[in-house]
Amino acid sequence: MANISLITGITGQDGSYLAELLLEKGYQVHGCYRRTSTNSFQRIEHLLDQVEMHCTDLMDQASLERLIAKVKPTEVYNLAAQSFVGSSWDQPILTGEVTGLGVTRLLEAIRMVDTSIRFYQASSSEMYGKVHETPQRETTPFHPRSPYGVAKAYGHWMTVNYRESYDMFACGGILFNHESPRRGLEFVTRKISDAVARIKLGMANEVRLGNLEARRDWGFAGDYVEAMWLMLQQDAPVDYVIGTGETYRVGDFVQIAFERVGLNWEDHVVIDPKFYRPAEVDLLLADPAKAQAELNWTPKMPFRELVETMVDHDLARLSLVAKPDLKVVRKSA
Ligand code: NAP
Ligand code: G4F
Repeated sequence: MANISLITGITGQDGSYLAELLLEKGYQVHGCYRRTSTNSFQRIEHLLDQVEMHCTDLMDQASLERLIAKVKPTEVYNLAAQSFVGSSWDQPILTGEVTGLGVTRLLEAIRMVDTSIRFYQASSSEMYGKVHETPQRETTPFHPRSPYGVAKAYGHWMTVNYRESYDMFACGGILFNHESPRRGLEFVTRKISDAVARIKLGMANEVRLGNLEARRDWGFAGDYVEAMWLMLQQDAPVDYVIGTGETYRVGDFVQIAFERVGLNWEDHVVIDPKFYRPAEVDLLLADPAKAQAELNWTPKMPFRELVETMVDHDLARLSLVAKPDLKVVRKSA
């Protein structure tokens, strides 16, 4: 019997890479999207003839239950969330509803329909927040620093709780930052790669950023979705830290990105207090030893290559906008 997967958040960065991976592995792939006034399928347009899409929302318990009963998935990947940390201070209630309680709604739907379904929760290194130790591992205590981090910590513990209460195969992947050319434009890496390309092409002259000293453990999203899948193939449900084991400043990302196009970052970056956060996560650094040992998972794309790939992609994309006569049918990045 074919494996049947259901991905919430399939229209997002990770959802699109995970859908590709599961299709390659021969899965039947079902994806959830929420109704919006404008289409949000850009990242999965190339997959739409292979994926079955269902309109639902993590806010709507009944629709989740109906969907699980109809699709009868063997694996559920919960990637849907209000995922932007910055917005979580503007919309703390919504973030709690979707990113936190949404996890419980989905777990409940699974519990009501079939407790043998395997469940992956997209947990986050943002739960470590004001870090209690470095590097961060599975046993490091959580100290979230944003409404988003608090909501993720709640969702993570509910996943653990359903595993312990109902013997469900439910696990949380504690993923550190992962990026790609499909990253949303509001996140700092993509904001930088997009701005660098615009500046190089003469479409802009500056980029306004906040804290350049914050450090993150950045990897490539395409590598990280493989870890999600691996977690659901194990004999027992276990939580894992997924990251590279290297940390860089936002300023390092900026410098490499500008170097890639032969420009000096100091000539174009403006520090704008508007982009500072009420409470910052200063340093994230993963210890992915357990995932390496037990899942045999290692990240493949090094940091510099990630930055350069993102800049190159935005340069190519925006060059087509600047010179529309050169527009060609392009494979999705
Ligand atoms: P993303 O690109 O922002 O995708 C989020 C997805 O959630 C989108 O498909 C979005 O749909 C959907 N969504 C938002 N609100 C929803 C709702 N109320 N009901 C149903 N769907 C909803 O995020 P990502 O980078 O792919 O991350 C995937 C997951 O991993 C998220 O849960 C994120 O918090 C978590 N995570 C990410 C990272 C990272 O570095 N990327 C690290 C750790 C954890 P629309 O397309 O309609 O907006
Ligand atoms: O790119 P960011 O917005 O990502 P952040 O806050 O680390 O969250 C991402 O990673 C989490 C995993 O740790 C995920 F759970 C979460 O869903 C998301 O994917 O910001 C990174 C850093 C921050 O320290 C921020 O203060 O960049 C700093 N920064 C400096 N200037 C900026 C900017 N961030 C943004 N978004 N925009 C700026 O102009």
